[in-house]
Amino acid sequence: MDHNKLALPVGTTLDRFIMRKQEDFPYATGELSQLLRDIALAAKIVNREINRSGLIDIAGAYGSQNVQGEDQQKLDVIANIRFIRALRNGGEVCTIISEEDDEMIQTGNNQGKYVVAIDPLDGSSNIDVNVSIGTIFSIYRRVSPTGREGTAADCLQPGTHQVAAGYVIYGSSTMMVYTTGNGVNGFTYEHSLGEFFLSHPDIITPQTGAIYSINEGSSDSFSPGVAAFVQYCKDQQFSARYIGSLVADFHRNLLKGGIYVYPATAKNKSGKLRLMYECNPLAFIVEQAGGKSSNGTRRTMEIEPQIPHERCPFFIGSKELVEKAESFIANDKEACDHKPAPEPTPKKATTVK
Ligand code: AHM
Ligand code: MG
Repeated sequence: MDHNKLALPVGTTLDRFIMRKQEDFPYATGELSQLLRDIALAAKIVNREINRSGLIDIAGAYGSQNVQGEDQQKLDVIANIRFIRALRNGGEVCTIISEEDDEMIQTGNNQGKYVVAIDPLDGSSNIDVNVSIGTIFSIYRRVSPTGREGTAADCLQPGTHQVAAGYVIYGSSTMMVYTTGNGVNGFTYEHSLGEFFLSHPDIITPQTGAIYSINEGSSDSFSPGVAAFVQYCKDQQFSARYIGSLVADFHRNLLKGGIYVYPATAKNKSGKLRLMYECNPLAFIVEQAGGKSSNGTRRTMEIEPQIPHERCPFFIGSKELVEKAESFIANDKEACDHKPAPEPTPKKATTVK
């Protein structure tokens, strides 16, 4: 018998992959690599908590609201604590913006060269019913001098300044997908070994697709252009697929081709999704994979953020489909006219020790 068949190689671990990529840049200090490893470690811990959620008392509402006025789930709070702690202990990050915290979080690492924007657990309304959820993150190099706390200018950079971005999907398997601006790679978690292994090298998204993902429950308040685009998708007999969990909808469309849309609606006048830790990181990934992301008229990554929790309409996926959507809403100002809405006052914010 062929010895190789008896013991197949397990493949490249995320750690080794990150290390090899770093070797391509002789002057790299290794800090970004370490930061990515910190995120992967926190993701493993969060993955463990999610997998146990039916067994111990960590499912359900926490009894508080985040800055967006949304009910926090216990796992939202747990994930927030895990990621912030990992980033704080790592030492590379001076400041964090998290979906779960009103204010910028100062880690105390004033020498840290990076800032991170993170949605620690996206799609959290799906936690209790065993539907895929995710973590989304975006990494920027700070623009203010080191040696002091990070500033608003460090945190409010346009998406074009991202040095890395990624997501973790906690689904039928757990995966981490990330880019540092040189293509997109996906890693699948092997539970028994406790490692992420390279499973999806150099992801390229199809130029077009036959899936559209939008919450049609809000269709009464779609602008005419968005409504016309949805009708176009139906006329083409596209499949409607909407999990209601952004990372899961995005991940499927990235691999299979399709478009995800969260437009302005009566309830969410600037769209629902947040520019800094939902839209921009996924926009960076989709562009690196050959796709496109826009607010209807403008490239997502070129929007100049004004506030940390800013929302924007979101059209993301296969290039041809996003361009088709843009053509429908070209003269439809309502669809893309996003202004940062004033954020509701949080009833209680999480604090991480
Ligand atoms: P969250 O960050 O509070 O979980 O909200 C974001 C989620 C996305 O994952 C998902 O695509 C969207 O909200 C679903 O919203 P809706 O229920 O309005 O369709
Ligand atoms: Mg979210």
